Order: sequence, then C-alpha cells, then structure tokens
Amino acid sequence: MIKLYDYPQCPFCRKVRIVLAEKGIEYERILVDLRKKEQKKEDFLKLNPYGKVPVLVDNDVLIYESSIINEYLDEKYPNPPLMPSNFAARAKVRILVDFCESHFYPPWYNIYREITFKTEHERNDDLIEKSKNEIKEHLYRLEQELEGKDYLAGSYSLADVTFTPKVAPFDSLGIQVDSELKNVRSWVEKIKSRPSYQAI
Ligand SMILES: N[C@@H](CCC(=O)N[C@@H](CS)C(=O)NCC(=O)O)C(=O)O
Repeated sequence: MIKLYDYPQCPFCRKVRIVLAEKGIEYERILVDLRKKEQKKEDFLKLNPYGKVPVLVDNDVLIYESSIINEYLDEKYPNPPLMPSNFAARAKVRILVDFCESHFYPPWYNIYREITFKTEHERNDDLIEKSKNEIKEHLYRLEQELEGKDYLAGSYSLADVTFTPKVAPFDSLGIQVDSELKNVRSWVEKIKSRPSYQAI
C-alpha cells in the first residue's frame, strides 16, 4: 500500500491528499511531527534529503516534492485524469502550478505564519498588509485565467488542486476576495465544496 509521510496542516501534504482522495487511492498516513523536527532525523533524511514533507512511497518508488508526487499519481492512476490530454494544455497547468508555488505561496505563507504562530501583539502588520496586496494582484491574474471557465484548465486539474489548500482558508486568514472578482469567488466555492477537499 502507498505510504504518505505527512503533516496535517502542511499545504504541500494537503495537495497530495486531495489527489489521493480524487482518485480514491487507499494509503497509509505516517505522521512526521515537524514541531519535534522529526523531518531532520537521519532516517527521514534517507527518504528526503531536503528534510521536508510530503514524501510518497509506492512499493519500491520513493518520491518527494509535492508537485512531482501529484504528477506521478496522475500518471500511475489516470482515473479521473487531473491533467489535460493535450501537451500545450499540460504545459499551461504546469505554469499555473509554478505560479502558485513560486509567486502565490510566499506572500500567503507570510500571512499564515504571522496569524498562526504569533500573538496579535507580536504580529508584523506591515508584512501582513504588503502580503495581502501581493495576493490581491495575483487574484486579479487568476480572475483572467478563469474567464469563461469553471476551473483553471477548463476541467478540474492539478492547477486547482495546488491552489486549494491556499485559497480555502482565506476567511480564517483574513484574506478578502474583491467583490468584482466574480470568477475567483465562484471558483473558490467550487474547489472548496469538492468531496476531495471535504475528505482532507
Ligand atoms: N517544495 C516542497 C515544499 C515542502 C515543504 O516546505 N514542507 C514543509 C511543511 S509545509 C516542511 O516539511 N518543512 C520542514 C522544514 O523545512 O524543516 C514540496 O512541494 O513538497
């Protein structure tokens, strides 16, 4: 059976769990307690030299890096497909996955860290404000990407999966979506209401 080395709140683990749920794949969850620095222990570093979760072990196949794990799962378990069949459309999904992880995630994590790990008194409000403005700009880009579509690639794909753990907790992070961003608003509701998100 597939093993997933996992940490419940980690957005990278969550995006892998969404794919496993979408495909109905059974797996064993192995908790790596990041608070106890278990990810830096010798045994874990043998699985992932970067000392990070998630890690997926599928019999003799060992994979780390969440986006690579998700593509592996989609190729090995093709139903339902989470990548388009056309190679140009697949490249577009990868651009959006990279946009999410390289550009959307850093300001999102600034906000997450300040809100989750700090008291109100300790928070860096300027950083939160600056990061919210960056997120806002990114949401305007997503609004265009979503024009005339239900999901980022037309049908639900790894691009939507990658954004889900970041956009689903917007309310608890105090991130607002401007009312004029109608496409983004309905997309957030759609991805949040999928059974795969409810399952994780
Ligand atoms: N690029 C990696 C990022 C994984 C990552 O940063 N995981 C965090 C938890 S959300 C982690 O394991 N951090 C522990 C550490 O850096 O010591 C991926 O996509 O899998």
